Amino acid sequence: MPTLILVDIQNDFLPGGRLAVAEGEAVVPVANALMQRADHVVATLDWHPADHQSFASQHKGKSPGDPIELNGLAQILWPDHCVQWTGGAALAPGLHSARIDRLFTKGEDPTVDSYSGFWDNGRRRQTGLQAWLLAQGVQQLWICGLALDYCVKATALDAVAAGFACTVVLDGTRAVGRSPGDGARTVEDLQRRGVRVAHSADL
Ligand code: VGL
Ligand code: ZN
Repeated sequence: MPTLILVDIQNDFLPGGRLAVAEGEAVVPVANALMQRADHVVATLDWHPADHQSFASQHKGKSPGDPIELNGLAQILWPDHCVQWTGGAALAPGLHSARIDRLFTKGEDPTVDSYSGFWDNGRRRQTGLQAWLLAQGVQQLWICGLALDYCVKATALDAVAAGFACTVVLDGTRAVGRSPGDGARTVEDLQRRGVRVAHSADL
C-alpha cells in the first residue's frame, strides 16, 4: 500500500484563514478516506516564524502578491500565515490527525521559503521526510493537500526526483490560483514531469 502525504492542511489555507484557498475544506474528507487505504500517513506543516521574509509585512511598501528577490531566489510575497503555535498553523479541525504517523515542519528559516515537504526552495536543507520514507521502505506515494499550485506541486516534483512513484490526488487538492488557469497548468506540468494524477475513486 502507498504512503499518504498530507500537505499543509492547516487553518490558514482554509476559507476564513490568512491565505485562504477556495474550497480548501473540501480536501479534508478526501484525506480522511485515503488514510484508511495507506500504509503510513505523514503530514507537512507550513511553520513560519512571525518575521518570515516571505511575508509582505516584512518589506516596507510591499503588498501580498508582489514579486521580490529573496537571497537570490524569486519570491512571491504572501500575507502573514501559518505562524508557529498560532491557530492558523493548526491542522484543520476535521482532519483525523490521530492517524498521522509523523509531522514534518518546513519554512522555519526566515531567510528562505519552503514550498516542498522535502527541501527548502534554495535546496539548502531537508526536512527529514525523504530519510523517513526511505527508512520505512516506502516506494509509492499519494499526495493531497494545499495548495496544488505551490506546496503540493513542489512536494510531488521532489518526490519524483527522489525516486518515489507519486500520484497527486486531484479531488484531494485545491489551487490558490493567483492567475486564472494556474490549477490546470499545474496538472499539465506535473504530468509532463513524471507525476501521476488521479481522482481518489480511481486509485
Ligand atoms: C503555501 C504559499 C506560501 C502552500 C505555503 O502551502 O501551498 N503557499 N506558503
Ligand atoms: Zn508559507
